[in-house]
Amino acid sequence: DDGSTLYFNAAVDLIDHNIQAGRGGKTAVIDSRGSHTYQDLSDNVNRFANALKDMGIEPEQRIVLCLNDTIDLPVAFLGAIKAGVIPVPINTRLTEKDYKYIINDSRATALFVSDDLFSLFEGHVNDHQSLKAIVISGKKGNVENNLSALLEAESTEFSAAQTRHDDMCFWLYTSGTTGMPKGTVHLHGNLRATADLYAKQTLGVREDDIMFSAAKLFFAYGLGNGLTFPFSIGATVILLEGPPTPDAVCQILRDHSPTVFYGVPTLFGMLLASNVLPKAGEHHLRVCTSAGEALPADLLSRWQRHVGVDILDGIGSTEMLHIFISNRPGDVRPGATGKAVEGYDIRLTGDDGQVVSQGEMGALEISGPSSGLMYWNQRTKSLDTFQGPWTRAGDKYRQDEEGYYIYCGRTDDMLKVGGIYVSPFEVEGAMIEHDDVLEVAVIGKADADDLIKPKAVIVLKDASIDQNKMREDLQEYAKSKLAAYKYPRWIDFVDELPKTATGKIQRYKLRD
Ligand code: 3SK
Repeated sequence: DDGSTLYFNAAVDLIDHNIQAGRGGKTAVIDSRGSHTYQDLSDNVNRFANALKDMGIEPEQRIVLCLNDTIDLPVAFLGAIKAGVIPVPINTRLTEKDYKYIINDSRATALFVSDDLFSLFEGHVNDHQSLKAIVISGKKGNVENNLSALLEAESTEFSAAQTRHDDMCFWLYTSGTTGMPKGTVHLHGNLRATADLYAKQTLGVREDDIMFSAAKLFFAYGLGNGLTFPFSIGATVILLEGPPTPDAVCQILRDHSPTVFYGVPTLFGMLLASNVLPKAGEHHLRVCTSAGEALPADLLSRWQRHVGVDILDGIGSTEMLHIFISNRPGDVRPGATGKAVEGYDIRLTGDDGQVVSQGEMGALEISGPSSGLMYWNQRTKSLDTFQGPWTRAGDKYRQDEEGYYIYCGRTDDMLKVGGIYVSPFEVEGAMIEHDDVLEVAVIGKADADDLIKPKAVIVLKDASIDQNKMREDLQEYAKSKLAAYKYPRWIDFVDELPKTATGKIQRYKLRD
């Protein structure tokens, strides 16, 4: 028996063992509302599963979670999983258009949304035929649609759905160069695989750790950091409801004494530039991790000098659920992403599909037990990414003589901005709609910390317009049309864009 006939439910795996191990009274989560024990968490997970049943939501139906980071997100995510329902946590910083698309694409039967985000759904919730229920997290709503009120009325007993290791468990949406976001389908066994292979064996997380992730729970990186990893070993996690500004992050470092901090390079740079970052001796951190984009060696050494703690840089993907190449405690190579996490195989392939020789650059492919199954509703894109046991990441790497992987760029035009994918074509598509723009090309440009941000090169319809004012107008316009983090940080105006004889924009000339 290969185990495929045994029941396995990821929510039972992450929560119930903590109660059985006598951790019911231990703090599982600290959030803006206070401290929540493992017993509170377990009770509310069961209440949520019961609430879904009462709403008539069936196993395998999808529910969309557009929730800020509070206890409500783990409760909803794990409660749905316990009931065999498929939670789809989504980015809280998207636009109304994105949300409309995702609810349609997933055919969600219920929406759970934080009160401050509801206005982005209000105008279209009645257009979705599949939606049976809308539930508000936070202070707004009434006994019928406020999450806390609904949970209060439910039993704390629930018998888990009889799911298996390879059953569909949850989806995570990810953006691509073209088209709308794609839902990556993950299985019940995938969460445990990331906890065992990366968190326990590579990072070395411990039961006495207090963890804090600046990356939000709706990202694959944040979901592992702030939910799977702490609960898999009965540790404590701090959730930050609002944006991870340097002030908010440093206040957590001082007030709650986390021992593990999960960040991204842009934030490490902002923290170092602030004057509030605790120095060595003024915090309880023992290790930090970085992902989302390659960590420049200079940022790492400035962090080590100021904070006195290593950052373990690594790379993961939404499709692989978490990190599969990483530096290790005591083995940090500045400027390198590290070595393969044990349990994952890595290969680099050339344009001919063959594995390249040692030292040569190739497209990164990963094989391992946390790989997603496919993109929902996207056969062609699924076939391109999930190739048998190998999953294509879209990044170019080379391996040095000692086996460390070095990041060499993307295989497509995607930009990673603050750890989040941005399609230059999407930004161009929004900016070309501005009345004064004739042509636009968006490229990546390195900032002072050597981290990539979007830059727009624009041909105006009327070259005599005041360019400084136009620059500001266009940046505000981009923020109003797109998720705000996608706006171009720099705008250059030119008389014409470099093009091939067939009219294709020569982006490499703009990058130079
Ligand atoms: O961006 C990454 O490196 C990453 C890491 C962990 C999980 C997901 C992602 C995209």
